Amino acid sequence: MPQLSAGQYMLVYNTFSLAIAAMLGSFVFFVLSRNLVGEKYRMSLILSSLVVGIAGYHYIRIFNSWDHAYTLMDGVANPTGTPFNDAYRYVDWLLTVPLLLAELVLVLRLPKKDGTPMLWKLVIAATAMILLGYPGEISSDMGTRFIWGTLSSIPFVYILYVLWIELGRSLPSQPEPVQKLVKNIRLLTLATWGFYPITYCLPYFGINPSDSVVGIQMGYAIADILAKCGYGVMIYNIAKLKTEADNAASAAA
Ligand code: RET
Repeated sequence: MPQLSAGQYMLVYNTFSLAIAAMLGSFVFFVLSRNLVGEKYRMSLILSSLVVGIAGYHYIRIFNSWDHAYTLMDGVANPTGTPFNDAYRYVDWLLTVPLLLAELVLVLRLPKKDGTPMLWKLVIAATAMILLGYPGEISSDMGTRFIWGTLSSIPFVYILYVLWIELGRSLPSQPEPVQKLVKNIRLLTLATWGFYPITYCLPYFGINPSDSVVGIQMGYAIADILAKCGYGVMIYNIAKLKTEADNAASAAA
């Protein structure tokens, strides 16, 4: 771990603290709002609660690991020799990314013959993406980082293909307002998920190692807040709109 200024150290420290607050706050929101949507959509909200609950726990561990990795003295943060543990983040993704994908596929309530294979493809690709990214993340060798990063990008591109092309085919069968939300959530997915590989590439942008460490930790934490809490709120909106559309249809019948 490189030496950091006190300001850099605190910036990451406070971002992790914000992430814990966002995850725990979202957990309460998703648990309470479960009863505001139709029964068919509750599983998506349960999955949202699980995602932010798991992430809240991991951010507490990440925060403590950061705390133990540095000591602040005379305006400088010196590495203590205890390594910062990146595994918490990757294990978190391993658990939460498949859950996020399941949320999306479930809330759409696609016919089983389309939804189940699509979910399997997405989950397998997401697992491969994360497993392939980890050896690069923990390597201090730029060449190794590059190779694993490139390998990890292959399943990433495949996920985008499935979300754009295959999910696109299911859109016409969805109610009009839901179509718009699904398009938005796809864009949010691209915008937030796209943030992760860009953050991973920070060490290649010619910035010094301390800025790189700070940028990577802040980038991942902010992306996590958007991809888990923001995404969960969007899923909640879809579930609510679909509940209203179902109620209107049954009232008309
Ligand atoms: C890595 C390695 C470099 C190449 C790529 C990556 C992609 C990571 C992504 C992570 C998404 C995480 C989410 C977490 C939310 O819970 C592994 C950084 C493509 C897309 C959505």
